[in-house]
Amino acid sequence: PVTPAGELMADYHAAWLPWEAFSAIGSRRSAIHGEGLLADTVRREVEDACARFGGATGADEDAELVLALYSWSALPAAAEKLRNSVAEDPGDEGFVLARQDGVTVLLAGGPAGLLYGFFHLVRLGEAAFGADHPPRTHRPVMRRRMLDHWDNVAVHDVMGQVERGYAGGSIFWSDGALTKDPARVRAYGRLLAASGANAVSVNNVNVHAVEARLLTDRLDDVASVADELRPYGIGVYLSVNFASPIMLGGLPSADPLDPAVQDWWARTTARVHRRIPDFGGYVVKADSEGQAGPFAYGRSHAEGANMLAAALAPYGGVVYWRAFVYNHRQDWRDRSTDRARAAYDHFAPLDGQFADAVILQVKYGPIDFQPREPVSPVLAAMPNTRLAVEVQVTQEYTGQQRHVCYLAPLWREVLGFRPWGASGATVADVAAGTGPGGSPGGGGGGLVAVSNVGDDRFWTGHPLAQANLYAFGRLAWDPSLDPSAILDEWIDLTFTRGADGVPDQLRHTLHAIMDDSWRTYEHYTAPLGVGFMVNPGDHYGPSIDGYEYTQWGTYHFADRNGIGVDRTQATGTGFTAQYPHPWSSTYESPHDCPDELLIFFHHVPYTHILHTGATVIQHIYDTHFAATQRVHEIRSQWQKIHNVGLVDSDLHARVAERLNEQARSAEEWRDQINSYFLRKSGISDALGRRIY
Ligand code: GCW
Repeated sequence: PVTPAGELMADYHAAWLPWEAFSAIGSRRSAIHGEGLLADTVRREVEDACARFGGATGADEDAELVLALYSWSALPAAAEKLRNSVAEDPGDEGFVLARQDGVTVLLAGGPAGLLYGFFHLVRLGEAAFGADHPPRTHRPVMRRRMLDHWDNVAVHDVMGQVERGYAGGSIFWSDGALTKDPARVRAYGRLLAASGANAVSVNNVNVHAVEARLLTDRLDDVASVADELRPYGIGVYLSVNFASPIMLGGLPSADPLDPAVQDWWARTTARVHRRIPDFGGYVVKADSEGQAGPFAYGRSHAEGANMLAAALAPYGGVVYWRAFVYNHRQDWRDRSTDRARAAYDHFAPLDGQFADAVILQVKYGPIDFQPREPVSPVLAAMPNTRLAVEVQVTQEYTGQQRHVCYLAPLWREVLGFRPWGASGATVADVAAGTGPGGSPGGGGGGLVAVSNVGDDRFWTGHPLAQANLYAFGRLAWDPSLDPSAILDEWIDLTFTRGADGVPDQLRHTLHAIMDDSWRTYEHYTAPLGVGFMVNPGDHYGPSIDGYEYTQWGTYHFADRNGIGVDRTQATGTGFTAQYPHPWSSTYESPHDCPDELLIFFHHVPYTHILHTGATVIQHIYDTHFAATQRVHEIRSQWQKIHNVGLVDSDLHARVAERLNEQARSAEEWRDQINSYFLRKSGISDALGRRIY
């Protein structure tokens, strides 16, 4: 008996894979030619869709759809014809798609390509069976497309189960043990595969005592997760504690140059690979926010990372070593320390010293996942190192899945940024391994994101936050995609009514709510790139001076004359010098610096005039009034959708409830920010609006 894949979704929302999304494939006659686990997955997917929509598999002569491996010996005629017309195998994750003589043919370079090709057809829906078209080749720009889960096995006393998680508990772990709902893990893998992601790390980078043991005596639990994800091509990684040889191995030291320590890691890693032959590798947060690391032994981060790389490399594994290293015990009185400089100061001098199996995982900005930061200069400073770009899908600083904040436009800007100027490579090129320095270690580090998923019925708390997870996978596959087009794909899949598609009014409303939601959020929170101003600890809601006199290095320096951090070479911390030309001089000048980053780089008077013609103080008032107003508008647009019954009422209710909180919170931000700056500056709003 066939278990329809969609029934995995019984107790929770189907996200972008509702049954209706499979109607085009499921109502056709298909032929599938390939072998291996992923080919079996595709065969089962097509069979399940056919069982529901009346199509059939196993057709050859009269197939309307052929899915086959490029290398398959006995191809049906239509596929043979396509193979003869394309010069090369599309690569193991790639596929060629054509429609000729009324037959849709997809030839994949390997079983993974069959899987991605299948989900591409799902996205196309009826369009896959429209007019004939010549062969088009698809392959991922990034080979590495990973979600990091900050999930703890046990519930942590301060952070709860999922650190910075806003969607309930972990889908991998519950009650201190492996989840009792493996089908949910499988369903997650399926959603990820349909978005394009291909790897997951299953525990928090802050590795506490219980979680450290996933590496050793609780390895079977990791193997079980890997078993559920494998049929959807998702590789499994583990966050490990650098002090594991002490914590788990009983050794007196974790010194990376100590042979006993090296041997412990080699033996431990060998055991992991015996148990999980396709294990991906480790993720390491070392010497960061209290985590152990090589500094304790006077060793460099290259020495630390290379030791783990040596243990993993024999099996093809890699270590993702995070560059998020800074002094989190800084004295706020000390103006010579600049947290923004830290990652570059620590890592740029090590370029060329990392082993091939090391990927340096760099947060997209120099501080910490703020809604607006310049791109990290580390990404332009290490041509001889494999670099991965890390973003947050979880909305720690972007509304915690209580606010609508569609993040694809932010990520698209980061990936499209050209650190060497208009004719140079992009950040996406660097992550793909096609930037300056070529492909150190045999390929780039790819794109990594902190997942926003939990055991919530809608997966992500806020149902519209599903779009962020979907968009992450799509941008990792192809960073040149347009965020609005990705949103359309997500809408088409999630809200489809089968052959009838998605009602126009629903599509328009979702675009109106989501397209500019990141900029709206930016405009009612901390101004002009300065960041933070959030409540310490949980990071939700406004607290303008919340971090001002703390150890965390995240200050705004507002006084009665002006605001901002002077990071220039001329008079400030010198951070601008970490950028190559032309950005070093663009950022250095308050007149050339883009408005949205002005007070990230400069301390300016409230009367400073922006490129828009507005003063800084008036800009603060205007954006906070307008963006809060905008939140009220989107809330009423969402209400209208309900009145005409365009979405399920439970989904509607969940979004409506969150929009109420977003409106409340935006007002709170507006009023605190505007009042604070009115009181500091003594300059009133030119439009005389109400400020407290
Ligand atoms: O943004 C900060 C978070 C921490 C997190 C850290 C990191 C996992 O506030 O909760 O720790 O980043 O990225 O390591």
